[in-house]
Amino acid sequence: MNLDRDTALQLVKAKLKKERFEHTIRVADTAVKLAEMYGADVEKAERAAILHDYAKYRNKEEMKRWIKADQRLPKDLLHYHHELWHGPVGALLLEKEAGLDDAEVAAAITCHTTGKANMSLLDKVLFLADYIEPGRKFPGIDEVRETAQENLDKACLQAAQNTIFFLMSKGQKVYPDTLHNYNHLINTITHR
Ligand code: DGI
Ligand code: FE
Ligand code: FE
Repeated sequence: MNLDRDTALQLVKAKLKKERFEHTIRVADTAVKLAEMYGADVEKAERAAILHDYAKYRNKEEMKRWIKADQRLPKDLLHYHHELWHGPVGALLLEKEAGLDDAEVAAAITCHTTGKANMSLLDKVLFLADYIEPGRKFPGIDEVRETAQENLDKACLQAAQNTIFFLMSKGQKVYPDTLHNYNHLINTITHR
């Protein structure tokens, strides 16, 4: 991997507010533990976690320009909440600004907020670590933390369910990948 740990930490430290950097460190610790537990690449999990919120504080208009300009980014993002943009735009900017050249790490960063159908092991580790890191206080989180000790797919499913409930309770739109993630995990779990 081309970005070493300290370089990655310094890179994001410069871009993030203090609380967000502390969240990042907790996500990295959680991702390492999950990777060890479930046999994912520990180094990639840690790197993806350190970098996952790289674009969190980018200006909305700048992110919009990148989504329009880069053919790899799905245009339907523009019709959904801007909170969903920092993952895909972050992965792109890490390639452009920091020379990240790891497709697996970039993919995990891209889908960390919504998940997607057929997530890789690394995608799931980051998706779940971001959800259960010890600083999070979502309703139902303790159950997800417990499940995370036993079954990665079930824990990701619970996280996806909670997020969908939360969005519906606020009358918010649900991005298709959020639903694809949920549907795919239901199939994975019931067909085992
Ligand atoms: O960047 P973080 O705050 O660490 O966490 P995140 O990248 O998981 O973003 C969390 C936010 O994203 C949270 O407010 C819920 C929201 N979110 C997740 N999926 C969807 C969504 N928001 C909308 N509108 N639609 C979604 O499908
Ligand atoms: Fe995020
Ligand atoms: Fe995060």
